[in-house]
Amino acid sequence: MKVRNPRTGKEDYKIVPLDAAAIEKLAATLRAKQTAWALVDRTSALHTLADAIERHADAISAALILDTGRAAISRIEVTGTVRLIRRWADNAAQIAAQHYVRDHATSIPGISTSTRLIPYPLVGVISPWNFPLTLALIDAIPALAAGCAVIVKPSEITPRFIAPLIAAIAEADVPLAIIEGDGRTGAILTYAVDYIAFTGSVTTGRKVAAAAADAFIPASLELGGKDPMIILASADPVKAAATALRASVVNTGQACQSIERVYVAGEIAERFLAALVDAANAVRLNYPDIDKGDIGPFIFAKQADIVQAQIDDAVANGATILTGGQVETLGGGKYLRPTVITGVTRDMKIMRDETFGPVIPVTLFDTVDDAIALANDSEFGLSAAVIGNDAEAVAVRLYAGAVSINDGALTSMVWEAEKSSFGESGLGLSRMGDSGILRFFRRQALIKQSGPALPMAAYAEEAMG
Ligand code: TXE
Repeated sequence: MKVRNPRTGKEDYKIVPLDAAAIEKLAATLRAKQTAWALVDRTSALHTLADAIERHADAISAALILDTGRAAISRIEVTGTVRLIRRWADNAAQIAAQHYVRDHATSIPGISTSTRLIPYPLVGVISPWNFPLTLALIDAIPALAAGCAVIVKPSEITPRFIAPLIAAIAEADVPLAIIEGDGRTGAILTYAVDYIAFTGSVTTGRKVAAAAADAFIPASLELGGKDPMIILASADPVKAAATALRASVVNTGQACQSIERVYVAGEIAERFLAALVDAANAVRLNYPDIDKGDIGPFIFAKQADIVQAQIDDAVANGATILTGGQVETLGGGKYLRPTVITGVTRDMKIMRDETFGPVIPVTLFDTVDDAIALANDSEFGLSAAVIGNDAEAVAVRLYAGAVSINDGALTSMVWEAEKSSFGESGLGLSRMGDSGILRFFRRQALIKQSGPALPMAAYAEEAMG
């Protein structure tokens, strides 16, 4: 399979998707290794993996830079992943120990229980192109820490980081494999594992969920979003504009937790919009010099077409573009300057479908109840944000798994708080918080009778007479 370079538009790389026989063989090898892996203390092996990725940081980030067309965030992905591995290395055993219950008394005298945590033997991970390294390992690491073996199949759109990552993993003794492949490879993988962790679009997530049901395995699905930000009348319009911009356009808006709808109180709308347009106009493309600028090209060429179509549909239906609005092809890459749109209505594609680009549609509201109804009017429910005094009173009424209060898109920085996905934004146990590792265990209850076992007579008709 040929792979397009997001900065040049040229197909300058290729991958060879792993076939079913190779996947079966790999799965068998990893399952054999997993038996011992589940019994050892995994802390030092995980720190060794973190050390190895640190040693290979330059090669991995260089590949990520080619995969994504942006540099600083690629380097942040590597350092963030090393931190993620060390955090799980240091916390996993203690979290599991908290849930490993021994000799717990029950309501029946003489009977006590113990709960054992048994890791799924082989976990499959299927990940998308927007944060290739982060999303390839964000589920894989806690699964490894739980004692599972793991096979990761990153997106065929951003596969260059796989080779240098494999080189780093080879220096650590962990049952973790990264394979090249596309949707078909992902579909085969789902049938070769005991648990599937998927990150990607709703469309594909539904297919993975159906395959997991057919394969009779659990699935964690982290899907798309259409995150709203409510800006209350009590908010500082200039600061709120800066926050809304950053939460919407970082990584060129290609983040599931990006703000994709803004609702602003009518009283401060004019000052907010003026500040937002100024801030948007100050954002620089990292073209022609990748080391200078704020946002890069679209990583996935088709996404640029999706975004342009949504913008054009909005304008055709009466919306107004205050700045941006036109995808530019520069040096072969597809870029879009931050785009602010007003006069949008709830039925426009730009307000219903995930955009996954640097576009900020702004709607004015009168009352807080109106704002909440508008924000909740979506098939998605990934995360949200509220800015202003008593933002928390509004946040608790939003239909979303995580709500940033007086900031935006904090779920990309905070791992501690468990969050579910509402609506079509996902399914399964939270990847954040302790659930991030606990979901990879089955529970075994040992039920111990230390008194006399009950006789037949206990159930005879006369017994209850
Ligand atoms: O997803 P796709 P993309 C979402 C984001 C956007 C999407 C973009 O909102 O919607 O991801 O990523 C494999 N069986 N999130 O376009 O097409 C495919 O090879 C098994 C949400 O890559 O869904 C790739 O590896 N696998 C997230 C992966 O699925 C299949 C944060 C994803 O592909 C398959 C980031 C099949 N039938 C992005 N078809 C969050 N919520 O945290 C394709 N694949």
